[in-house]
Amino acid sequence: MSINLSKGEKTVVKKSSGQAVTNLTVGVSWAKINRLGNLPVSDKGFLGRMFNKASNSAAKATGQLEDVDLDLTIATFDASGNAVGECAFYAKTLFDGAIVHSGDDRGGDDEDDGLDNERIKFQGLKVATQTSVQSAFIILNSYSHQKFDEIPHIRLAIYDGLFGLTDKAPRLLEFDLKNDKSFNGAEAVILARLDKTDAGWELTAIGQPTSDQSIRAIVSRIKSEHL
Ligand SMILES: [Ca+2]
Repeated sequence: MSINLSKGEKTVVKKSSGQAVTNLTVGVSWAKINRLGNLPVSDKGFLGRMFNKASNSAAKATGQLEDVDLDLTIATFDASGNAVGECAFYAKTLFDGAIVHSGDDRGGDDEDDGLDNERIKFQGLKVATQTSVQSAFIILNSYSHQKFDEIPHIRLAIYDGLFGLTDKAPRLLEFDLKNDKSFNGAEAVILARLDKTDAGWELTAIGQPTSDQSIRAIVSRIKSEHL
């Protein structure tokens, strides 16, 4: 059974048997924006700006659906708070495969298909024993700069085990960003952190919206505000 985690809440990620989860997968699901269906026809200036912002995406649009390029990233830090590396669309394999990204989805779903658009596999035991990583932050940002509240749905889930994009996976935790008004106007969020403990990886829900325009800016914010 999955649970919804409130901001600031900490939990050691455990299986239903009570054992600590060593391997986990983070996934995010989202959909394209239906501009023409949601905006008055007279609002062409706004439409124009939005389509310019996402020019490559807009070229692919059908005329009603606008691509949304969200990026799921795990940023890692050592015990001194130094950035050790990010697993992201531009660096899909980190630490010899200990953390692996499924690949960049630059569009989102035409409609909600219930499947994730990007996933990151996190081999907790390998990360804990073969790297200097002490904490890992789960980040989501809107590369194409649409605001989170414009996007029809955004769901983040954490699964027990290592799963490819289309694998059915047992869900441990989930966050529904769409139902949280604090994300209105934001295009980046520091979702959660994983901290290495003797009992396993402890997950803390953060849910901090930011106005940061890049992953680099978010990593800087994490260093100054969380480490
Ligand atoms: Ca993406």
